[in-house]
Amino acid sequence: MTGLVLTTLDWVPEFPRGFVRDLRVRWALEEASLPYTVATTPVGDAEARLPFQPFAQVPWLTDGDITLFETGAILLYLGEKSTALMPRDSAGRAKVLEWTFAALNSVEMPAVPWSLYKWADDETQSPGRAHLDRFLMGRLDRLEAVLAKREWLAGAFSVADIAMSDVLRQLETYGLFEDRPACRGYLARATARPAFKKAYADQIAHFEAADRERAKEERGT
Ligand SMILES: N[C@@H](CCC(=O)N[C@@H](CS)C(=O)NCC(=O)O)C(=O)O
Repeated sequence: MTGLVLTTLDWVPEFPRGFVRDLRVRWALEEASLPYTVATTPVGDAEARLPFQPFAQVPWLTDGDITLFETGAILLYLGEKSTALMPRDSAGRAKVLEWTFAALNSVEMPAVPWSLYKWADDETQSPGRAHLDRFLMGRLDRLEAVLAKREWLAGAFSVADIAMSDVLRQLETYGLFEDRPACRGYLARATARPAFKKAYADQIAHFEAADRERAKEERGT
């Protein structure tokens, strides 16, 4: 396959659909109107992913001879290809870099372990858990104050907003923005973008097509 190729899992159960991180890459590609194809890697074969992603995760992006993993790296790489994703001037680029890292290193960093407790339905209280809770809520409160004053994080819409809003989407399912109207408004603006809607619909369609294939295989047709 030539051109930009996004690789994701061939199938996942219902639960993570709409949240698999290939969505960030699809979204950026759609925003920039960059043509791409989607390739798959078998969900049950972690070893097959290791040559491309050292943690055996998805997604990764191939662009000719270049293959990259980590959605943050992929978003910034794509940002270089289109001003729809990142401005060209140094000051504008610097803002996009800082907010992309903030999304992944300051907000997603506590959001992931916090969510893992939720997925495990683990409501056990412990000092560490309380600390994690305060840590994440503190980050969200600071973000709320920032978003109360701006439409997008780094001036115009950019890959930083793709990273941040995708991190926040998961947290929204736990009602964390009921008392944070600026975060809620930001998420509503981000997910109303046609490129997000297309990326989301395409991910859902990808896994639904895989369901149909699996059903056919089970029937032996
Ligand atoms: N930091 C990585 C995280 C990637 C990640 O968590 N991928 C998940 C799907 S959203 C995955 O591959 N899960 C399967 C596994 O870990 O085996 C990135 O942003 O690319």
